[in-house]
Amino acid sequence: MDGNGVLSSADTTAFILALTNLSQYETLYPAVDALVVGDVNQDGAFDSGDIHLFSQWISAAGASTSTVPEPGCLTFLVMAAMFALAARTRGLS
Ligand SMILES: [Ca+2]
Repeated sequence: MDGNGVLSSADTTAFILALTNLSQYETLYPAVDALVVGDVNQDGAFDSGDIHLFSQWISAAGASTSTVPEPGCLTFLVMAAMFALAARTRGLS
């Protein structure tokens, strides 16, 4: 998601940003199309349905490195993204 070709915790931050604030994501990562790269479950949409599979990829990729958030932190980040996305969908933010 951060466009460097390496799956790491930086991708989690970029993934959450893309879900919650796409315009800011596009400003920070102009070379990456979040709507394509973020559609990890390949259902044709980049949305909250991609969170679960993305978090599994991050966990699998970073299980042996210290740069990936611990599971509790990752769970918190995913939940924060889901709440932010739900709020945006309802027009609360
Ligand atoms: Ca998807």
